[in-house]
Amino acid sequence: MTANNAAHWKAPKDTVFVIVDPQKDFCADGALAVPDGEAIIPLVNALKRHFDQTYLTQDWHPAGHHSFASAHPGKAQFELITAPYGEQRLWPDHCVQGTEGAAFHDDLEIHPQDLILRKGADKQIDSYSAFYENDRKTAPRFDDGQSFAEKLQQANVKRVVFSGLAFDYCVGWNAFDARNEGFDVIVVKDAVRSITPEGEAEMIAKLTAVGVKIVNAQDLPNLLNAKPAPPAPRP
Ligand code: VGL
Ligand code: ZN
Repeated sequence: MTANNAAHWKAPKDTVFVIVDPQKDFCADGALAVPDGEAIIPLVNALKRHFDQTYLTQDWHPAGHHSFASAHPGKAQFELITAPYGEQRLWPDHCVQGTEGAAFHDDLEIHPQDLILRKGADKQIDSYSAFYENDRKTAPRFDDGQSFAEKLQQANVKRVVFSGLAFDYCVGWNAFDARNEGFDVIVVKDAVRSITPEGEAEMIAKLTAVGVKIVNAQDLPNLLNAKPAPPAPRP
């Protein structure tokens, strides 16, 4: 693709865009602020215009959620505990259902055709991924009862492109699960941010080992074999 038409390209129909947890609590001044988290929003908005279908995931915890350190007297934030389903990190209270912190970032462009999948709503089980909760068994559901994998399969999706927050937790686990569900998976490196550099390095190793591609946005059109196209109409 030449510099001339690089701004205008269209992802193939079998390829969807996912924005993981682009919520206020993961941005500056949020309850679980990811360093530089809000910096992804302009790029995410720009990328979104190249895809016919975008999915947003939304961390959506009830007050007193099991993943909150405040629910475990004597335990500290960011400590690891053993939950009935395995290891669980404890977080500051964040993304409590209906609060301002759980809302999407104000600058994020959301369109009526975007599909939203909420996760982490079970008080006893955390859910980094929108495919499987942290018990690695139960799946968050859309309002119509379908799981993320079912929804994508039904739409004949072959490839999933991920952006969002945080790479070392929710973006990474979503990408890992999508790959294991058989999709071709790409993470846009400049459209994600991590909570820690160590977490980021670990997640890159975990994902590349299963064949997830991690690329910068400028390499996306070629990788997707995208077609030059006029700018997508803005609804
Ligand atoms: C996330 C920790 C706890 C994330 C959500 O979106 O990466 N991380 N809840
Ligand atoms: Zn959470």
